Amino acid sequence: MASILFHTLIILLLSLPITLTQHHPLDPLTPSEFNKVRTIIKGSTLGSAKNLTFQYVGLDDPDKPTLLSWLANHNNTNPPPRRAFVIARASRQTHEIVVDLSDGSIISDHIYTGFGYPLQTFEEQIAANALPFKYTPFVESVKKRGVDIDEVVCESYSVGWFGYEGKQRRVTKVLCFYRGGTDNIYVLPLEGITLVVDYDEMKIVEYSDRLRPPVPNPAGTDYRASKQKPPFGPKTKPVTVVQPNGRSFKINGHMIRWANWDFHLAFDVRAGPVISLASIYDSDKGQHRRVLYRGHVSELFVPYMDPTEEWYYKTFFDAGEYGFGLSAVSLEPFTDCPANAVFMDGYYAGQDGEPVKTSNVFCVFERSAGEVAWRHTELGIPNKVIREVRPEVSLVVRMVSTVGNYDYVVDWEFKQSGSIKVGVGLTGILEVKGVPFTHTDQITENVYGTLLAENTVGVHHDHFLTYYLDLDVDGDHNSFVKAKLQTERVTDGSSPRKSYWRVVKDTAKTEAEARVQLGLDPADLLVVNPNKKTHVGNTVGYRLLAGSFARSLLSDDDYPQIRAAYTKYQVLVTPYNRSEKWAGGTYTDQSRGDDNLAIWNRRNRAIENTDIVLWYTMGFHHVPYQEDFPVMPTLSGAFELRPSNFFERNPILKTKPPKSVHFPNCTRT
Ligand SMILES: *[C@@H]1O[C@H](CO)[C@@H](O)[C@H](O)[C@H]1NC(C)=O
Ligand SMILES: *[C@@H]1O[C@H](CO)[C@@H](O)[C@H](O)[C@H]1NC(C)=O
Ligand SMILES: *[C@@H]1O[C@H](CO)[C@@H](O)[C@H](O)[C@H]1NC(C)=O
Ligand SMILES: [Cu+2]
Repeated sequence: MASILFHTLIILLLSLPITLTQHHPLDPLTPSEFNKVRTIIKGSTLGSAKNLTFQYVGLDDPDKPTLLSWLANHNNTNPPPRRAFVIARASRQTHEIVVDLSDGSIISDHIYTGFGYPLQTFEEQIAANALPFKYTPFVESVKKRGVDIDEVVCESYSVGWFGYEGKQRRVTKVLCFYRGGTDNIYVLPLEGITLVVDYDEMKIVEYSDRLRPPVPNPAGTDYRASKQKPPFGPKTKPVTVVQPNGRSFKINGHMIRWANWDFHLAFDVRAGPVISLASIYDSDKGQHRRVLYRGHVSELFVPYMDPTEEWYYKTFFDAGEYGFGLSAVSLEPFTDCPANAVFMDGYYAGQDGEPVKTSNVFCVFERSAGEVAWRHTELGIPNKVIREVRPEVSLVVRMVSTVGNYDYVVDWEFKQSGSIKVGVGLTGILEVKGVPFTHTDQITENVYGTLLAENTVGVHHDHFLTYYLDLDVDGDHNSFVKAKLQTERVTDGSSPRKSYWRVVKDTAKTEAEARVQLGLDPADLLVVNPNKKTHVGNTVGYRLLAGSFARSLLSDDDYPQIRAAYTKYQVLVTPYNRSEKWAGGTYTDQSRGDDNLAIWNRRNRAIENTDIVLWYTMGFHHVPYQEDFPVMPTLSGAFELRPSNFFERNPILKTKPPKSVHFPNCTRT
């Protein structure tokens, strides 16, 4: 009797947390779920395989129709089964494993035999980076450069693919740097030394020391405030944001609710922030209307423009090779995010499958930065002045990913006007090349960049951030419309004018018709719901306001370009397909361009009045300038998804402006 009671109690206790903390089906895996995945896989036949490593562990998100129908009948049905997707390496093979978290079973374990490799783990990079120090030729090379080996650190660089046809080993290149008392390692390269490490063997398989330009002088390369010496620049007085009545947003698990917006925020080790189920409350209709089913960074392609032996392979895919989320750093209150921010942690699986926490991986804050949401002063009425101003307040979700030398500040900003503004700030340290030159006068050969300091060239490169944007504008049946602005001639003498422009709308029927190269031909690019109209008959939609864009200038037959062929277009549209998420392909490291967004898009599928995904590639051509050295001031880019005949009128017409905050007569300086 007693023992049965005792058992019942235990069962109750065990089941309590599950019933109390009901997951949203899109919530990222929890630490205990990561542990569960690890235990299940280690307990399977894979557990006894040689060198089992976890390269990717994340939520296997439920199929969209399943999730949508669950959402529609919220309380009546069980949530879709919770599953994890795992990419593991074992005995030199890549396994794709789906684990059912409710019954602890392995649903599938498939060996991937195609080209390309999964994300690199931190642990294997660290192990590779340690190898040179026990390798005599390297120690000798360092000595020859007159550098103290205790002051040297090494970093791993993905090798890309350059036309080799056979099976390529899973390798990384390792390059080394001098700390030089300033710790600005990336501007102090030991140029010319390249090691190749086989990840499976975890040993050095190639070594070269070809050139020996001097290691740049560390003087002036330190960027730490504590190390700066006078003369100092001007100092400004403190600035902060205060919210005397508290914040206006609520975070419930991973659901965030603010003003008219509602969305789910998850962390993924490959993508970083994943925004899902963003919907906006329409006060005219008295309901939430769907806008974005899922949005995240899909890939970040960074090719360098130096074809020489030491540099040609530097054509990185930061999300697919290094993990944009894996590279995320803990945000610091008051500096990375304003005083009114709240922070969220993220978890991923380490190489051994155990959960690793990145604390403060996201911050969420209301931005009130002195912008105007709308205004008007009416001076046209005699003896009367009407003035109405609505200061802009928006909600920002931020993550910072530091992929080696570069820091990317990624923002998702939700505006009460219905806009979603997606911003990125590029900062951090340039990737520089050591050269023998100390003045531009000495340079007689192509150095593929800008001489930034003595012996230091900042190499030309690009950044292409490709966003996955599964818009569901007021439902999931959408179309892509190009509203082209075309010059019309007036030829019948009916007007003193000879020309004007008008809008010619084109609904893309197939993927090919939706490919866009942005340039000087003006067009509004819209995702519309052809089944929904406003009262006056316009089709409801959202339009893409492209901000920073660039087209890859590499030739189409260049290997990095084959791998990132989708960067020839800034906008692509595909029909929704759950397995097409990663623009660079699932296996991006050493990929060969046989599985990526460009390939899927070539199928030229129908995309009219169906569930579609918009892919936008934000781009920057980066010619370095001296001001980018020794640390680069933030270079910002953004694009916006803006309601376009979605609402009946300005949705913030009836939004009451927040009360002004008056500071007491403050004497602090
Ligand atoms: C589900 O139940 C909760 C609480 O019982 C209620 O507030 C909510 O409106 C319900 N949702 C739906 C879609 O029925
Ligand atoms: C396991 O890893 C070690 C080095 O860490 C390596 O020497 C060995 O070859 C690997 N075995 C297999 C089957 O990959
Ligand atoms: C979904 O995408 C995958 C990968 O591109 C492809 O193999 C599959 O055929 C697609 N499914 C459909 C229904 O198009
Ligand atoms: Cu750059």
